[in-house]
Formats: sequence, structure tokens, C-alpha cells
Amino acid sequence: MDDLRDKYLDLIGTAAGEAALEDLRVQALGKKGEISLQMRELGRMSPEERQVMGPKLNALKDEITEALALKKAALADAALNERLAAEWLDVTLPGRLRRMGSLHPVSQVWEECTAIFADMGFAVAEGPQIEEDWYNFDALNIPGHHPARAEMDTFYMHRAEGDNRPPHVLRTHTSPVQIRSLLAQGAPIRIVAPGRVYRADYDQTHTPMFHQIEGLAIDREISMANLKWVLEEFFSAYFGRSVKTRFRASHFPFTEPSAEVDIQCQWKDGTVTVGEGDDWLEVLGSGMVHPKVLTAGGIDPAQWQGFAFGMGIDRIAMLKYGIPDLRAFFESDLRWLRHYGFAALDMPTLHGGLSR
Ligand code: 2NL
Repeated sequence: MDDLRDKYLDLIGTAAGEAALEDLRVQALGKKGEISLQMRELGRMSPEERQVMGPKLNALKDEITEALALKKAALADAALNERLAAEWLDVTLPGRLRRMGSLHPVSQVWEECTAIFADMGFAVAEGPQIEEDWYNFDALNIPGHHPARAEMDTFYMHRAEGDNRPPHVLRTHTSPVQIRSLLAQGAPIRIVAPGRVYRADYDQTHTPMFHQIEGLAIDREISMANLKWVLEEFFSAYFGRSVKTRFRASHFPFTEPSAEVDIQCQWKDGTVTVGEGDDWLEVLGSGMVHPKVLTAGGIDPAQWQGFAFGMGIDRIAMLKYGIPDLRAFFESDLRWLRHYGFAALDMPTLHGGLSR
């Protein structure tokens, strides 16, 4: 009996895992286990013998049962410790730094502009970049023979040979968006149309693709005075200080009367600062919408009138952030973008500065 005890305690002590333990339990205490068989023998013993062997066998059974339970707990403990060691993780380590992307400066200025006009009640309108020439020219009182068509260096999308319909063009301004809005929703209307526009021109101040924001307000009694207020309000909000404006008589086919608008500025050490000094910088064209344009937009000029303006987004971005060369905007050079501080969530501070 002591042999049996030593044998099982030994085997349990060195068992490698739960499956081996279970085998041992069956081997010792299962229906046909060694100890169970011996207990069955008790029936054939004399009462005296049984009185000695019975308690001994029961004690042995209890001892092995407990040894099995203890070993099982020890194995589970060891397994847990092994997992804890293997899956160790330092949650206090700093994260891996990743450089964040950010909006392109032109996109930032685009959104600033639309937000300022939105505060004044202008909705944002968008439209196709490939236009029918009627929307880009005719509707804006620029007929086929008009020199403005040639002056605008238009990109034409040629039709197949023998297809004599008028050509599509890359829009040269966002005015066609406003014609489409007029035709779709009528008057009264207050919209701005920001977007990409195209003209075949390339030098330090011109790229074949650039960005424009146009504005349009049509109602019963809209006047140039409303135009002046809206623009002065816009420039003050955009440059973060009050900015004087100067309206100079001009000419556009789509407005009558027309005015070019200058903003107050100062040149010093080859850079320009907006909102101080007594120099002027031209930034915008504007006027009262021509009656023929209203008619093309399905609006009765005897009932309605209003103003329109057009402004280069890239140009006012250059002014605000002191960027001298327009071409760099569209070269996607990350060193240039970082140099001008256009990091994510990090709007550059106001200084205005454009090298002469
Ligand atoms: C410029 C001139 C201008 C407009 C754009 C416009 C649009 C409609 C009707 C009438 Cl639907 N006018 N747009 C008016 C005046 C000037 O832009 O030099 N922009 C940079």
C-alpha cells in the first residue's frame, strides 16, 4: 500500500500537464483503477482485516484526490505565469510618431473664404469644370466674335471630326456655375462659387489651372453699396484687420457698371502688408450684373438686379501668407509646404508678404 502511495504521488508530482493528470486519476481512482480494485477487495476480507484496510484505503484515496487537485492548480498557475511573461506589454511606452497630413494652403484659404461669405448668408454653389461654351461665354454676354474669348486663352475640348456641335471648354471662370444656379433656382439668390478654373498661361503669377471664387447676389433692390459692404466685410475678416478698399471704374462684358477693387497696402523691404500704408493692390473684379446676363439666367431684369464679383483664391493666399511664386502652389513639394508652415491644425499667423 505504501508502494502504491509513493508511486502515485511521484507520478502526480512529475505530471507534465492536465491530460497526464487525468490519465493518472483514471489509472488510480477510475472504475477499473488500481485503488478502486483494491477497495472492491474489501468485501472479501475478514471484518478484522477490513477494519484495518478500509480506513487506510480511504485515506489513500483522499490523499491522491487532493494531490491531483493541488497539482492541477499548480499547472494552471504555471500556465498563467508563462502567458503573462510572454504577453507582457508596457502600456506606458510612448506611441510611434507619425507625421500628420494637412490641407493644402489653397484648400485652407478656399474654406476660409466660403466660411466668411457663408456668415454673410451666401450659399456655396459648385458645377462642372468641363463646360459647354454657352454657359462659359454666351450666357455671360461674351459672343463668339468677342475678343474676351481669345484673351482668356481658353482650353478647348475638340469634338470628333464631322461633329459640328459647339466645343466643350475647360471653364475659364466659375461664372457658368452661377448661370446654372440662376436657371435652377431663380431669384432672389445669394451664392458664392469657388472652384478650379483654366487658362493657357504660365509664368510667375499665372498657372494654367488656378482657383477662383465668384459671388452673386440678386434681389429687388441690391446695389453697389451692398457690394462694397460685403467686400469690405470680407477683407477685414480674411486679413483680420480693417482694410480700406478703392473702387475703380472698369469694364467686363457681364457687368454694367463694372469696377475693379483695390485693397490698401504698404510695400516695405520687397514685401507687401495689407491693411496699412497708402499703396493699392488690385485683387478683384466686380459690378452690377448685366441685364443680358440676367436674361440668359432666366431672370427678368425689370424685376431684379444685383452684384457679382470674381477673385483669385491663390492670389489672396499668396498675399496673406507671403508666398512670392504662384507656381510653387501646385508642385506638391512637401519641403515647400512645410517651409510655409502649413502643418495640420496649425494655421500660419497673419503677416501678409509678397516679394516684389
Ligand atoms: C475678375 C473679374 C468678375 C464676375 C466676375 C459675374 C458672374 C455672373 C454675372 C456677372 Cl453670373 N458677373 N462674375 C463679375 C465681375 C468680375 O471677375 O477679374 N476676376 C478675377
